[in-house]
Amino acid sequence: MALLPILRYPDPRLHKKAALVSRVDDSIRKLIMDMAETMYEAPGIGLAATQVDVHKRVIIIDVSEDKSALLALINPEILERSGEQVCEEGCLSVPGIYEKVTRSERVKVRALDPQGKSFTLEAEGLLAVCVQHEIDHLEGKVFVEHLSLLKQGRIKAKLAKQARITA
Ligand code: GNR
Ligand code: NI
Repeated sequence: MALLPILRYPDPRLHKKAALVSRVDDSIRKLIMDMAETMYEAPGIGLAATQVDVHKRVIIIDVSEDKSALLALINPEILERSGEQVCEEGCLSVPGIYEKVTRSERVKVRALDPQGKSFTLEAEGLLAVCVQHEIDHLEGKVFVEHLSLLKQGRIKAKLAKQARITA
């Protein structure tokens, strides 16, 4: 296993659209293992391959308290969505920034598992938020892009200042 470096907003590579995985093979399973180690170490509750500069449609999620419920979704697709919820979101690619985002309350998702088998997942609440947040990453979208341009500008300025301090 290996810890992977996480891209930081506003890195332009976070805006690349990820490609479909054509075959679920050992290289994809290794990517999932490395992403899991990286997510748990951070720590975070989700991670998209885009964030580790791999532009393939792979996401992982674990919203459990005790890191006991790792979900890996390959080529995830939202089939149905309903309702609305507002959740304070954070992102490992936008450290220290937490902002409210409105998303669907429930989503039904189809994906491939690490064996290449199709499955569906019905999610609500935080799990549904996380699924939508991670699929956005695969489309090249970071959660701050749901906010006003004024807020996006303030966040960019704050991150640039942090980067100068830590440099
Ligand atoms: O760790 C994370 N926490 C989180 C909290 C609220 C809504 C979404 C998330 S996902 C985030 C990890 C991450 O950046 N995934 O892309
Ligand atoms: Ni994120």
